[in-house]
Amino acid sequence: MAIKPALAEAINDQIRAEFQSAYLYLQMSAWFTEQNLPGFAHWMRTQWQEETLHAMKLYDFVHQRGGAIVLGGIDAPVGSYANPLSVFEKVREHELMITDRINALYERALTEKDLPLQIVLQWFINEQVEEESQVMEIIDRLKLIGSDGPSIYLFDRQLATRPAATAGEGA
Ligand code: OFO
Repeated sequence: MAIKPALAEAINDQIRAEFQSAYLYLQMSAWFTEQNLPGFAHWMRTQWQEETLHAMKLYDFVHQRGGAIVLGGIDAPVGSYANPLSVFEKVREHELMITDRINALYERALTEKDLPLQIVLQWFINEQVEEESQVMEIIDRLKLIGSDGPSIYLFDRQLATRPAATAGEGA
């Protein structure tokens, strides 16, 4: 069954939000590289990849359902931060906003009785639970570490081991 144009429009707006997330994390990755924290930079670059996969998952879904893709504009992200903790606090705030958006879209899919969209969004709902928990874990660790240089160095090395985003993780 073809997707209703108004729902396709709402998904297009979520595609824009996913690309906005990707853009934000790429800027954060650059900031970490410039602070000589390559592990954090790698983590953020992987997050950029993941968000791009999220956008493309919705993009493909719209086409599979006979809808049209109309890409919206994305804003320039903030480029400088006080410290790694403030970066991850911003990530948390951003992801909570994304969770609200996904939940609202899901409620709309329920109202419109669009079952395939509900199923796709259930994947995103689970993904948000996972992302929020990962980010909270990093925030807790950074609070514990404070400004202890050697601990930041070790944590940076740990974040460098994050595997690349794969179809399973992001799509
Ligand atoms: Fe940050 O997760 Fe997409 O949806």
